[in-house]
Amino acid sequence: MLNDEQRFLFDTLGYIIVPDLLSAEQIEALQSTLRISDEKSASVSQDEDPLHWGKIWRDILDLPNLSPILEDLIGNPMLREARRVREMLDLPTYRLDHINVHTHVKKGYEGRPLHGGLPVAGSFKYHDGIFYNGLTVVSFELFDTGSNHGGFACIPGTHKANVALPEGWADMSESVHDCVARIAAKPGDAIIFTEALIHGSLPWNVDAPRRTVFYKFSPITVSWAADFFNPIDFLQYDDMDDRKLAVLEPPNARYPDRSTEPELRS
Ligand SMILES: O=C(O)CCC(=O)C(=O)O
Repeated sequence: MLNDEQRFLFDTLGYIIVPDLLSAEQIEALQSTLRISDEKSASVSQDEDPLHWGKIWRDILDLPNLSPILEDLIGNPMLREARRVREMLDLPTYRLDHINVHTHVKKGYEGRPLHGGLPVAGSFKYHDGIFYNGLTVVSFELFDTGSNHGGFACIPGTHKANVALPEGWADMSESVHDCVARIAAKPGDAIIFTEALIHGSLPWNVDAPRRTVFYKFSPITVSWAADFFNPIDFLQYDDMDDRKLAVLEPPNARYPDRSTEPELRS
């Protein structure tokens, strides 16, 4: 679960940083198996997606220090309760929408303009103690994005904004408006943000390239990407348990009593 501080911060700012979410071994495993050299900002085709690159890419689908946070931010409490009453397996009640892997951010990169914001790019609501987030991003930083290096930037609080971003603010290649927060993270930290937040990438001015892995999650009935994962493609891996397979299900309401495809392993 989100702790009280994280709950306050996500509601107020539209993002949180979870320090040291990944261990040094997990970072090394991601670094050494990362295959794509220049992915820019488009989604990787889900046929050739990183979930086939190695076990670590599948492990981070369901991390014990991350999944309860995602459950709180995007999960469906009614479905969880229905499953609990029926003494069913505790499967995630959110889904993986798509993955991005950024390796193109090198010295001289001019930044990616600010984008996102309601209602263009996502949804955000908090009511009666429950978060209702649309597309929600977990960015796993594999390189230190100390605040003078670049990396993730956002205008905190804009996931609740009503007014469009003023003309000329989006482009950060020449200057960055004072209200834009530079969010530094070190390898292993995760920045979790709602796509409803106005955000972008800062110019990159250091020699070493930035490497960031983005796992983007959606509510169970909603899709951002135009194509979906098929859990059946991942049955070949012994490390795929029912929870990980459930995260890869295409969008559907996941009624507690329906038959599942693939069938539960346990
Ligand atoms: O550089 C970043 O961390 C921001 C990435 C981004 O804008 C996105 O994934 O939508």
